[in-house]
Amino acid sequence: MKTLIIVDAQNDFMPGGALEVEDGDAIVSVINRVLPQFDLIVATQDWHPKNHSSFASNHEGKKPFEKIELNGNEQILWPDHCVQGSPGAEFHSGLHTHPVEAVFRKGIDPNIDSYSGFYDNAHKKTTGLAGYLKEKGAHELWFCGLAADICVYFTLLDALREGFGAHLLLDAVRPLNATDFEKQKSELREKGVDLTEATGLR
Ligand code: VGL
Ligand code: ZN
Repeated sequence: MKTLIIVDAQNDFMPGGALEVEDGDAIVSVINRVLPQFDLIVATQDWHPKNHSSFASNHEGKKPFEKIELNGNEQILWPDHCVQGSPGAEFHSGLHTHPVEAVFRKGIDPNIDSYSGFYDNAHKKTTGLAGYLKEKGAHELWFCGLAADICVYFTLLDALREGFGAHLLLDAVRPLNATDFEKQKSELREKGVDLTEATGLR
C-alpha cells in the first residue's frame, strides 16, 4: 500500500505567511498531481495554542529565530504561526485535501514543540500516527511538505525509527535553510531514505 504523508502544507509556511518558506507554494501542484497514485494519504497540521512556548512573543525580550533552553531541550523561537483556528493554520487553499483520510495535529501542548508528525520533540508523547499507519497496513511512506529541514526532516527520522520504508519527494518539499537541508539529505540517504522525485513517480 503506497502511503503519502503531507507535512504541514499550511498557509503560514507559504510565501507571505508568518513563517514563510521560499517557494513553498511550488509544492502544491506537484503534490496534487501525484495524489491519485497513492492508496492512503495522510496529512499533518501544525496546530499551536496562542500561548505556545515556541513563540518568541511568549518570551519577554526574545526575538524570532533566537535559541533558548526549554525544559532541558534547545528550542528555536519562532514567529507566531499556525495558531489554532487562524487562517495561517489552514492548508493551502490550492491543495486537494479531499483524498486526505486523516489529519494528525501536533504542537498542541503549550509546553513543548513538535516538529515530527509522530512524536513531540522530547519523544514523550505520540500523535498516534505510527499506530494508525501500522493498523492500516502501511509499510512504505512517501513524504512531502514544509519545511523540508524542520518538520519533514524530523518526521522522516521518526518514520525510520518506527521501521517504515521512507521515500522523500525532493520536488515536493522546500527548506527554510537550504544549507541545513543539503547536510540532512546526505544523512537521510545514509540512514536509508530513498531520495526521489514526485515527477516521474509511478
Ligand atoms: C515547522 C517550525 C516550527 C515546520 C513547524 O512545519 O517545519 N517549523 N513549526
Ligand atoms: Zn510550529
